[in-house]
Parts: sequence; C-alpha cells; structure tokens
Amino acid sequence: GTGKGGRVLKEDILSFIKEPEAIKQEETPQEKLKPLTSVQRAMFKAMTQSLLIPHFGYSDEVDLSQARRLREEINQRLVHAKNPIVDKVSYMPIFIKALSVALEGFPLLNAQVIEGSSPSLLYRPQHNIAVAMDTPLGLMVPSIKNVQSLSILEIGAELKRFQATAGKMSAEDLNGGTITLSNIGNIGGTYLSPVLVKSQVCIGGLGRIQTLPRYVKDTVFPKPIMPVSWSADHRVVDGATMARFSECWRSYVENPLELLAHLK
Ligand code: CAO
Repeated sequence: GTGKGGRVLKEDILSFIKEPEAIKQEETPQEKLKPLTSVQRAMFKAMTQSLLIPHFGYSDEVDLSQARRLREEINQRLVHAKNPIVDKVSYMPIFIKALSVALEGFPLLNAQVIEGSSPSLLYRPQHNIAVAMDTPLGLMVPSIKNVQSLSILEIGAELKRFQATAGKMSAEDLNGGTITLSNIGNIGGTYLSPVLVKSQVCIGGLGRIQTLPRYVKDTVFPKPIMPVSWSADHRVVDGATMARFSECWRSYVENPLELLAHLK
C-alpha cells in the first residue's frame, strides 16, 4: 500500500520508523493552569483563615449497638407512617440531636471567638449544626438551624433537603453554623483531623462504622464501633473540657434512652 506499484521505498521505511516517535511526542501530557472553582475558592479562603487557630485534637470510639436499634426502630415505624416528613433516617440525625443535647451542658463549644485587642466569646443559644457534605461541586457545609428544637425526624428531613439541593444550596443554608459534624465514614477511614472554621470552636469528624470485637466484662462480643475525632480551638477550649464534652456526646449516642430524657 505505498502507491508505487507495491514497492517499498527507503523513504517509506524511514517515515515508518519516525512515526512512533512523532505519536509519542503528541501524547506527552502537558501541564495545565486552571483557576479555582467557586467552591474551591471558598474552601481556600476559609481554610487559610483556619491556620490562625491552634487546633487541639481528641479522639475516641463509640459503640453504636443501641443507636442501631433506635435507627432500625424509627425506620420500621416510618414504613407504616402516614405522610412521614422523611421515609428513612441515617445515623446522622441521631448523632446531630445527641450533639445538640450535649451542647446544653457545654455552651462554650457552641460559642464564637471574637478577636481584637481584648478577645471575647459570643455564646449562641441556637445550635446551628453544620454538616460537611461531599457534593458534585465539592465540599459544601450547610447548617441545620435550631437543632435544639428539632426532632430526629425533622433533622433527617433537613439532611435530605440538603442532599437533594446539593451544589445549589442557598446562602441561608450555607451560613450561620455554630458547630460542625463531618461524617466521612460512608467513604472510608478511621481517625481524621478535622479543621475548624473561623466562627466555630469545635468540629467532630466521624470514621467508618465497623464490626469489631470488644470486651463486655470477660466476654468478647462483635460490636458496631465508630471512631470519632474532635478538633477544638485551644485558645479557649482546654483538653479536659473537650474530653468531658466528647464523653457526654458518646454517652447520649450509646444510651439513646438517656437522650430521650433530655428531649424537649
Ligand atoms: N460508617 C459506615 N457507614 C456509614 C457511615 C459511617 N460512618 N455513615 C453513613 N454510613 C452509611 C449509612 O448508614 C447508609 O447506609 P445504610 O442505609 O445501608 O445503613 C449509607 O452509608 C449512606 O448514608 P448517607 O451518606 O446517605 O447518609 P448520612 O446521613 O450518613 O451522611 C452526608 C450524609 C452528607 C454526611 C454524607 O453523604 C457525606 O457527604 N459524607 C462526606 C462528608 C465529607 O466530605 N466530609 C469531609 C469534610 S472535610 O473535607
């Protein structure tokens, strides 16, 4: 197929030898300069400001045996409910409600540091619990407003609304968070180092729930265990306070009946 009566000429061989090299050059990946997307720009700005906060980290694990029962119970009842506001809940609404109830005893962890020549703390009565969400556009952190007066089902409905509007969240939804809970465990991982935003002093990060062997007295049982990692602003929150708060939240998640006693 040379078009010269079937004869292969020297040039044909040379061009054949050169060809692979030419192709190789074309395929060499090039560097690309891309401006940040609007979501990346917001993350860039917020996280750069976060560097000014001295973070204190604290981690623990939570036994979800009772929370799992509660969730199953809620979801079974929702199957038969007439016009439920949500048809199914994940663990998150339980964790978020427990966080709000725990905050009642630890208002400092819902406060904001007001910087300046004489720094102060702004104590906020609303528990606007922000939830880190992985959306098609990237990280978004909308907050569920006034969790202190919402039921577990109402929290579930808010989460569902956020998931449905992913990427197109309103400024109202994206602003005003007073504390954050980030669940990365449905993707994977155990312990993490969550990063605070400027207007908050506490953030919790949840790892993957795994069935692990744990002792109850002398016997080993399989337990659904979830790692939790907190970061707090160490300028105003000391380690003992963070540890007590984590213990309080853990006890509500591990004993939902105790949580019930505090519901309004
Ligand atoms: N470990 C194991 N499984 C988990 C889990 C965990 N920690 N959390 C949720 N799951 C499971 C749920 O139980 C559910 O499965 P089943 O219904 O079969 O039980 C499934 O994962 C899906 O849950 P979900 O994602 O729909 O709901 P959610 O309320 O648990 O989480 C949200 C909602 C928005 C937190 C989550 O979808 C998400 O976006 N996570 C990523 C957050 C993120 O990016 N964090 C990093 C921020 S810092 O950059």
